[in-house]
Amino acid sequence: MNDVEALDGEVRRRMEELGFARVGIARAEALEPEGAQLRAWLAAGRQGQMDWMERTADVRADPRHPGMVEGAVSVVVGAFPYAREADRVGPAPGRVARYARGRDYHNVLSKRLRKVVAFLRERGHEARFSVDSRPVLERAWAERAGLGFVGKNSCLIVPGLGSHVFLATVVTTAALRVDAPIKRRCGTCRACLDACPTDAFVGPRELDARRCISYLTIEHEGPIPPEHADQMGDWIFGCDACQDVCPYNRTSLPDPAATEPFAPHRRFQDVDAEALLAMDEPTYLRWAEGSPLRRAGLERMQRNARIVLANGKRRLPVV
Ligand code: B12
Ligand code: SF4
Ligand code: SF4
Repeated sequence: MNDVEALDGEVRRRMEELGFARVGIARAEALEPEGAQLRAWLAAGRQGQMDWMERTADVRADPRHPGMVEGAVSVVVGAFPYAREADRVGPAPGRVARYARGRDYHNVLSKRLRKVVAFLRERGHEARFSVDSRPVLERAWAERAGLGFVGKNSCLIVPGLGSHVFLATVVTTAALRVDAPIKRRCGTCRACLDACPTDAFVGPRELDARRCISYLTIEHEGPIPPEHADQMGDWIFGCDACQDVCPYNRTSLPDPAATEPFAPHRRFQDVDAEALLAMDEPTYLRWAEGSPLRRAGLERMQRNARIVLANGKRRLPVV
């Protein structure tokens, strides 16, 4: 076994030991055509208020940029599954997207990835990780590393696991064995494009974030345009509609032991919108501690709560 093979085996083994269900590796290089797609997407204004994406576009398009890891050779990618349990466990009307019903993945996965970075540095290589936390096009790298394919809903779909996975990357100067990408497998299906409540897809794999309920409920500051507020239904944080209809998510549920770090918390399985409206800032911060919901802040969550309550009233039968 040569040095590259030995280090490669060790990195993969460590990632798997940390709970990543799939691990793949791609060669670090300028992303094309994905970089050009990202720039066109930004030029069309599809990022809405997420102006941090524009500021870091050059780094996103090439992980060897000094803003990430100069001289990088490899991108290690891991997919970590989260729970996909059935919906509706109570009468409260606020629905939270599945990825956000448990502990905050940024915290849980960053802690694990630091160990891989430390290991590579001990071996004399530079390395930095990203889990939705640095300017890395994570889905493009996951596709290149052969973990799965980007579906028409623009999510990374892992055969056998579906799309309910978090993605994480470690960009490093270490030379490692590279995996081959797999073919896209949507075929003629377009269930996700048709299921989107706000018609947010410009086309296959291309999303206008400004229309997406996930963006509107989490990232967007200020009032939500009335036409989209009506379409939000009961989504109070995030949205899963384009994933719920995907046939690749009808595979058997992931092993609960594998998704245990993200086991759903009762209070986020169905959020009590009325209780949210009665919260003050300190109460909210305590309630949302350690959860991805903290990011939205009380003001946005109360805005969302008012909308889902109003939408709920509209759904009541007229007698
Ligand atoms: C910004 C962002 C969002 C935005 C914009 C989403 C989007 N589709 O771009 C909003 C707030 C809407 C969002 C929503 C969600 N997000 Co998000 N998000 C991100 C973030 C931070 C950056 C993504 C990005 O760069 N978008 C810009 C576009 C251009 O890039 P992209 O979609 O990755 O790019 C590919 C395709 O869209 C395509 N493409 C783009 N333009 C064009 C044009 C043409 C013509 C074509 C053919 C293709 C094409 O090519 C690109 C390269 O492969 C990543 C983390 C990261 N750093 O990567 C998480 C991330 C993508 N999000 C994630 C999750 C979980 C979600 C939600 C499922 C959460 C939810 N349930 O509410 C939804 C899913 C919505 C959806 N259908 O995409 C996960 C995805 C996991 C997965 N299996 O794919 C990520 C990777 C975070 C993580 N580390 O786990 N997100
Ligand atoms: S997350 Fe919801 S609103 Fe956003 S694209 Fe998917 S179905 Fe549409
Ligand atoms: S619903 Fe159909 S078109 Fe959409 S991502 Fe899944 S397989 Fe592809």
